Formats: sequence, structure tokens, C-alpha cells
Amino acid sequence: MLLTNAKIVTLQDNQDYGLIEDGAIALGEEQIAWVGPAADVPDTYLNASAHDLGGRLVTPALIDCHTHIVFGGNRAAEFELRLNGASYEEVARAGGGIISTVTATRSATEQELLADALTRVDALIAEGVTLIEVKSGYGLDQETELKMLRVARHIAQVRPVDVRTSFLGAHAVPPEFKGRPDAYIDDVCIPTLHAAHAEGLVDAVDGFCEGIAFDTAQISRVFDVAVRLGLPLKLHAEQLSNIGGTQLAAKYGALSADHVEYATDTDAEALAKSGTVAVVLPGAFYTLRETQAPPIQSFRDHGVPMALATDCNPGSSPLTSPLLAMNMACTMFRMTPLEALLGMTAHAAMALGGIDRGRIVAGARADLCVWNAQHPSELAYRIGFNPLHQRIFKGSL
Ligand code: DI6
Ligand code: FE
Repeated sequence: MLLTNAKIVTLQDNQDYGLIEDGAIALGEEQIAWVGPAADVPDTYLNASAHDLGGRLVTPALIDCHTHIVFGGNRAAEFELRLNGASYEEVARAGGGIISTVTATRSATEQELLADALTRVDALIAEGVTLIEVKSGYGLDQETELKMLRVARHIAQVRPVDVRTSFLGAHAVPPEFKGRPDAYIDDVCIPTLHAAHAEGLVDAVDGFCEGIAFDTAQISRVFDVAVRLGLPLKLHAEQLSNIGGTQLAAKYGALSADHVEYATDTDAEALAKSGTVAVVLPGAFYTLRETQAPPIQSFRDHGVPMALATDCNPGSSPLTSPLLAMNMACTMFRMTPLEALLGMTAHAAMALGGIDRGRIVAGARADLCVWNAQHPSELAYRIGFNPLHQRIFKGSL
């Protein structure tokens, strides 16, 4: 198939949008076969069935590279508590927060978790997402962690979307291990990682490095196992305080360090050296009413690639709109609309291991979005509006 009459945002390099005003894209089986100006379409593609896009804007499809989209229940009650004065940390220490979602996730069946997750997945798909990263971490026991990861895999069988899983056993200390985080890491988290890996359920390993979760020594023990298993790493780092998570992620050559509000200029330098992507999550910043924004200028100065994601989770970011995340990143973090788009496409792909998508180039996966828009800046500019005209997944409309 040949897509014609398109204004193409190739994102071929990071300097600009890589716009082709009157462009065409030849779709192969699942890959982009050719892209360029309409005037230059090679003869071989001129006989392909043409699909006129009416001058619309085409971008790479969106990638949500950080979600906790599989979970039981919701936390509207906690939202209400916080609006009545309690802080996120107070709620967490009082056994609410993540632990209340753990309870709800443990008691849900696989079918219930899937049905619930699909309502949120469908919202992402409706805004042009074709790849979703999904973390475990609301089970905190072997049975439930595996259940969550199986549900995550199942999503890709029932929806036209790809899923990458991250094992987040080191997300919180479950109530039965209260005050014994090391025992939890050794007796539950690490054995569960082995079991999940043996079942082919793990694409990457993540952790929550924070005062209310695990310190760098505990995360290191999980990371050492992941390295032995040949699994790539990601880390929730410097979200609420700086306890060295970003440096740890850099030391291990992690794919990404996520949140990073409290990262310093030295941390940015370390990320640049290790080629680790900084994933910014404005939905959590907004929901928790944080005031310290991530050091965007420092990331820019050091050339750290910045990705952007919803962090869709029931506690700190009940967000299922990648477009709103882009808008928030611009308005609250002063990222540019180009950075926001790169963050939801090419850089998000890097945060998931540099897989071959996120730019419109020959050979890349033919995952595309067609928008009712004139210019790419419109995508981050509007608030609460969805200009998606069509989503193309694996070369199919
Ligand atoms: N950081 C977050 O923002 C989420 N997890 C994490 O490690 C919050 C998870 C939750 O509150 O349920
Ligand atoms: Fe998260």
C-alpha cells in the first residue's frame, strides 16, 4: 500500500521534525518500505494501492514506555484523603497507597484484571498508542506477580497493540514483610524474578529506589540477578528525594531512569555517559502536586535523551492520555513540543531497548498515526482534545 498526500513528521534526526510537506509512504508487510517526497516515489511502488490521506499529518505511532496499567481496584478514596490533608507518604506509611492496590490485585482474577486493564489500554489506543510497557509490582508475592505479567502478555493477544513487560517486584514491601525489606528481596522478589523469567514473562527489570521503598543496596541485589539473566534494567529514581538511584541506573547501564525530579546536574552527566534515557512522568508530578520539576535543561545540556510516558497507575498518575502527558510536559516542565513528540516516539523506543520504531524511516515498523492537524506542535498544544484520524499498526489500517 502507498500512503499519499501526507504531511510527514519523520523525526529522522533529533534536530527538528524532519517534515516532508507533500510526502508518500510505501508500506511493506509490517515495515516501512520507502518514505519521501511524492515526486520521488520509485516506480516499484506506483502500482501499489494508493490511500489518499487528504493532506493530513503523519507521525510515528505513540509509545507509552512506562505504565502500571494492570492493577485491581482504584484509589479514588485515597485521592479524597489527600484532598483532605494527608500527604502521599503519610497515606503510604499508614498502609494505604500502593499496599491497598496490592490487596485489590491479589484478590482479583486474571479475567477481572484483564477486563479492567483493557478499559485503560483502549484509551491509549484511541490516542494512537501501538506499544505499551507494563510493569508488575502490585502482587509482591510470586503468584500475583506472575498473574499480573500473564495479564500484561494477554493484552497483546486481544488488542492490536504490542506489550513489553517489566518485572517490578521491588516496588514496595508487602505487609507480611513489614520492616524486613531485605528478607522480602531475598525470599520473594528474587525467586519470583527467576520464576517469571523462566516462564518468558519478563522483558526488563525495574525497581522503586526511594525512601518509602528500596535503597540502592537492595535494588543492586535485584539488578545483579537481572544482569545474570541477561535482562535489561530500568529504575524509578529520584521521584520524591535523591538517594542515588540515578547514579545506580547509570552504573548498571540501565535503559532508563524514570521520574528523576530530584536528579542533579551530576546525575544528568552520568546518564549521558551511560546512554540511559531519562523518562519524565508529568502525570505523577501533577497528581502529587510536586514542585520540583526534573532538570530538563541539564538533560538537554548533557544530551540525555528524554522520553515521556503516562505512568498510568491508580495512585500517583491515573492518566490514560499520552497527548495530555505531552501537553503537561510542555506547560509544567518547559519541554518543547518537538521534545514531547520525540519523548512519546523515538526516545520512548530507546527507553524500551532501542527497538526499531519511533521514527518514519525505511525499515522501521509501520506503526503510524494520521492526525487531523496541520503542524506537529498542535499535538502537545491542545488540552483534552483527540485529533487522531487513523492509527496504523504493523502496516495495517
Ligand atoms: N512510582 C509511582 O509513581 C508509582 N509507583 C512508583 O514506583 C506509584 C504507584 C502507586 O502509588 O500505586
Ligand atoms: Fe511508575
